[in-house]
Amino acid sequence: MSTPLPLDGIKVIDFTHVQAGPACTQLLAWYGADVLKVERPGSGDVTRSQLRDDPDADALYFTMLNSNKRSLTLNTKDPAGKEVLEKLIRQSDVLVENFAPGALDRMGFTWERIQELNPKMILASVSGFSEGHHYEDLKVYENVAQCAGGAASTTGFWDGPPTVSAAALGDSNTGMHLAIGILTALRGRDKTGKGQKVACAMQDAVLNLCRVKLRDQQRLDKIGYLEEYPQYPHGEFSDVVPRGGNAGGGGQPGWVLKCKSWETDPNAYIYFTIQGHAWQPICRALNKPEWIDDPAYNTAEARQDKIMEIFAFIEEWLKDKTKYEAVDILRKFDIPCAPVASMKELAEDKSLRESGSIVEVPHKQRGTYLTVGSPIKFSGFKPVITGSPLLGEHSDEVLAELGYNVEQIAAMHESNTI
Ligand code: CAO
Repeated sequence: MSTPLPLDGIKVIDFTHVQAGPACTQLLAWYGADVLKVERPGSGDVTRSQLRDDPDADALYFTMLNSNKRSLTLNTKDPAGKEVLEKLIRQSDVLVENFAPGALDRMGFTWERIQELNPKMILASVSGFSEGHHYEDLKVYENVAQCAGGAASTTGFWDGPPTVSAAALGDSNTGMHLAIGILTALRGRDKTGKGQKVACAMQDAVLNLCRVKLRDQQRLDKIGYLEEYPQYPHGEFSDVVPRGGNAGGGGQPGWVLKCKSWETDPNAYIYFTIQGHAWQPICRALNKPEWIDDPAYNTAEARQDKIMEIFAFIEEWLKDKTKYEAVDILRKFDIPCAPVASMKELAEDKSLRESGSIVEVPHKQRGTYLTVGSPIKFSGFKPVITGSPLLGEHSDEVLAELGYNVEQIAAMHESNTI
């Protein structure tokens, strides 16, 4: 018998779409929850057909966010569909949704109604802004949230516009926050026997990751400058946290530095960190022993006004080394650094394949596809990633589990309820 997974037995109605909600429920599915994706008949989650690379297969946008789930098509605005959803709510532990504000209420599934159906139910929602916020009615996508949550104003270079990150700080990050909320509510339910509503706003999830910038705003308000930003000491500060380019942002100055072939390879760079107590090894690695005891260089304060000159010197040292050669030298000196990895390099990285952080999984239309595996590793089990379901692949199976007979299921197909 195989070892039970930690979330075995937890039933999740996955009424989510696009990225924020699906990322959350996928995580729960990896760890054992029975996640049932409920989708609109005919079209399903919009990501099934967005950015398709193969006209006859679900898009990678969908497959990479919906692994380990089952799919039920259901028109939840139709009375028969509502009845099915009610039955599911009675039998499930968690309902996750990320529709536009009010959509679930308009469908007739208010929090009060859900509690009537199942007082143990946990209703988990993603929204753009939190309840009561002056923008609470807005529909929100990834970059909107990055702008609203403080990431865009603090990302990029000081002489360029606010910049969004490629990392899904608004979408997947909110999903990860929501998953923590769901697990917390499940633990709470173990103690009280009651479910509860769990909500995570994308703006708040972005802001939670931008907390050091809120720290910086308060420091700026008080002393008027931020010594770890490239603007210090030669540039100007206004009254808002500036964009700091590739600065380290903490107590350890760092920068993205050019390596051999940067002229032709857009990712021939490393990130180099000048960790305060690693100054001696850095000097030895760079063959610059005279800097070790030079008072103009041997403290972080002394280095600050010439930090860009130091980085320029390191770039000179790097110019005949590939990013991999450079890191292989620097790692021996215990210097925190890494090559700037392209997506192609990550996709082919043997270590990531071995650890299960990138996995190739089977799919009925695609043969196989590459996806991201669990970034969390456990000593008691290794999450097994399976392919995403086809649209409505499990509709008949789920309805039979709910007690519908073959004729009733056929009638629901006929009327496009499923
Ligand atoms: N059966 C019947 N109706 C269904 C259904 C189903 N299975 N699934 C969804 N619907 C209906 C909804 O009830 C809604 O109907 P009403 O507008 O009549 O109430 C309708 O489909 C559209 O839902 P929506 O407004 O959520 O979808 P949209 O494409 O217009 O907006 C999005 C998408 C993401 C902007 C919006 O859902 C949103 O702001 N969500 C909250 C924030 C969020 O999660 N954003 C992240 C998305 S990831 O980038």
